[in-house]
Amino acid sequence: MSELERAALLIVDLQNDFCPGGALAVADADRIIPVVNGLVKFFGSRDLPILLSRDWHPQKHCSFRGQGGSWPPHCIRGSMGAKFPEELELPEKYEIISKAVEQEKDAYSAFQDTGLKDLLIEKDVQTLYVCGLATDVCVKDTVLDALREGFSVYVITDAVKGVNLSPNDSRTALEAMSSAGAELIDSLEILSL
Ligand code: VGL
Ligand code: ZN
Repeated sequence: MSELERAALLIVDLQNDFCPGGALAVADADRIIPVVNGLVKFFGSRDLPILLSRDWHPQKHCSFRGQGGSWPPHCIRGSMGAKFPEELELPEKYEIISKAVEQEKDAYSAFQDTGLKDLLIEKDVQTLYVCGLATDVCVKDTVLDALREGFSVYVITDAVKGVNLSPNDSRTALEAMSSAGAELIDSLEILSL
């Protein structure tokens, strides 16, 4: 059986506000875009599902500083900052998972209140290849939830970037995902499958 059988690509929160110039910019986030484009082509050409999660907050979301939260306002639904970057080459077919849409509730994991698990089951997906932003926030929580839900997970290390409020946060997050059962993989390894 191919390692890609029942596999899907999950791109977490690759949105303008998390890229350089955005409201909650992750350093070098734009550098993963060409890598993600290559992965999109690869999964798309094999007719494997591609899913994009997006942070999709109401204007006065509880995670924003003005509301007592810890982040600057970001990814307000419908805004430029919430859009996917122009440079991201979307495939013909994909699914969007909007998360943290409720004013009074934050959600880092793409599985939280989104129906993602049922969608994956419906698409007969067993293995997730995860990339996107941010390694130490939403990628981490998404990967840990995916493992908890019983999916096999590969984290694509050259296609994620972290916020790093503390300098080692990304590394610690990758270690936590790995300890929980995720495989860390380089995109070049996938492209050679
Ligand atoms: C995220 C901070 C706040 C993320 C979302 O997508 O990693 N980070 N909201
Ligand atoms: Zn957010």
